[in-house]
Amino acid sequence: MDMSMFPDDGVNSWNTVMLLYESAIKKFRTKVEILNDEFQQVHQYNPIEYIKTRVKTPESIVKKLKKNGYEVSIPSMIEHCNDIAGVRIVCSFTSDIYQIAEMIGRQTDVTVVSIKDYIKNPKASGYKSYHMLVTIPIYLSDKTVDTKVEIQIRTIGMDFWASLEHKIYYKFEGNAPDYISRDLRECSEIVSMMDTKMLQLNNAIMVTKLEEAEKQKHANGWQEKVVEGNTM
Ligand code: 0O2
Repeated sequence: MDMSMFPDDGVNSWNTVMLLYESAIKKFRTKVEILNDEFQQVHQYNPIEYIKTRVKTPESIVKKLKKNGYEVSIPSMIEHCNDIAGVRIVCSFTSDIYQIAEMIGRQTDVTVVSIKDYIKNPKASGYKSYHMLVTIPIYLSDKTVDTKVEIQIRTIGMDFWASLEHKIYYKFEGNAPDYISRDLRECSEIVSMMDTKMLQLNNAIMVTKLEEAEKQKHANGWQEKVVEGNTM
């Protein structure tokens, strides 16, 4: 984002910045919905269960800037706060996460700035999710602005865990008793086991469906031959 667009901390600059982040979310949501629809058409299932979006609140932005030792100003938040526009994509299976990430990365107007794979490398808390920081161009009347969006892609199980852990973290202001942190890490393992099992089950169902379709094809072919035989 070109910082000269926001020379001061006035209301105009704030409104323009927020318009950009809100537009980036709108644009990104549409992109992801199109990918989901196409996936449905090609593979006969929807990889995405639901999408959540949010623009970070001013209080949260200020808190994050202060926590990381940055100046509280509009240019500073644009530079240092990467998750002002946030999109959370929740999928059924872990394999969907990587497919969706790949599809997003292939879009020519999306620039992938960084990736944090907390599924392969979970956080000490037990947090698992796939994060992508991207920029997408937002076309205003007189300029185009590359705007940052943080995408979090995770399974329903990972999302359930993260929202509960988030509530507990806030309840204890980051100082949860040891046994709670330990239990949460254990729950995170249980979620991973469930995700693996669910994926295996889904794969088994797909194989059965394919086999049945194949059998049906053969049966139909046989009937056609019998009918042909009868008519001769
Ligand atoms: P909120 O309230 O969800 O917005 P960066 O964002 O890259 O500048 P950071 O914070 O190191 O810096 O990035 P990271 O680790 O990728 O985390 C970004 C977001 O991931 C967080 O945003 C949370 O939404 C989520 N997250 C990361 N770690 C955890 C965790 O241990 N538990 C839960 N429940 N969520 C986590 P915010 O701004 O911290 O919070």
